[in-house]
Amino acid sequence: MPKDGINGWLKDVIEHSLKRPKVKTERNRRINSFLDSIRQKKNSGVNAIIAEYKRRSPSGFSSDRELESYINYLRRYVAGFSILTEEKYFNGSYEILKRVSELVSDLPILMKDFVVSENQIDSAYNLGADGVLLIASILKERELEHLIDYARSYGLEPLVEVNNEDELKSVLQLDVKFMGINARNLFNLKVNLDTVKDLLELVPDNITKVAESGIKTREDILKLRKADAFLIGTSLMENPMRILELL
Ligand code: 137
Repeated sequence: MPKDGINGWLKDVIEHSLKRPKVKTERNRRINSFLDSIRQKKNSGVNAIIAEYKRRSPSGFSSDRELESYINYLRRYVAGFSILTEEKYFNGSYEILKRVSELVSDLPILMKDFVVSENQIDSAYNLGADGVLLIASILKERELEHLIDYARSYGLEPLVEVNNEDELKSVLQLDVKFMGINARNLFNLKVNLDTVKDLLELVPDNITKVAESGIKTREDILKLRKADAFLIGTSLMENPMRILELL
């Protein structure tokens, strides 16, 4: 079971996640490595951006942007995609992830969800995802460690997300290669890029670091330049052409 003492919408999300049936379709797609794709973008001198497709969020975001044109426009520029699959609060679905995995064969795709069970990782693999998000603030350390190993047993490198120094320090005790630092606190939904900037200083160079949430401008990217990649949702959903200023 996930961490104790989680209440409100997050508790509801976790309960819903635990009940989600496993997708059994067979994967028909090779695995694309996020770490390689990010390295390639950096080596070619452009910012590695992971573009997110999300339709709604608990902070009040809402968009009805059409999926295929969004993906087809951004695929020329990005290091990968992040696809929200949580249903209740983000209006995401496994179907959306499946469609993206059919559209895009040469870029990595992250299943962005509140993963608390092996079933969800089975589904991510079967649907064609190349990575899964594992959130330190909702998982007990033992569970996190287990789900990291479980994702790797499929060849998927998990993106392990932290939001504060305590989480960061405890995650650094584990064998983590791909770390997300989220500017948005999941409990109060406040976004703080300065915290991300400070936390980035504490992560060793051999870990690939992704700055997540609240990134809108080139200045934001410059501020967070210790990150290897930048995960951007709202700003690109509002206007995908903003990618041109962010690369
Ligand atoms: P953005 O660029 O939209 O600020 O952030 C992109 C990404 O980090 C974010 O969409 C997360 O995948 C999930 N978002 C939210 C949330 C998680 C928990 C609570 C609220 C939200 O408002 O997006």
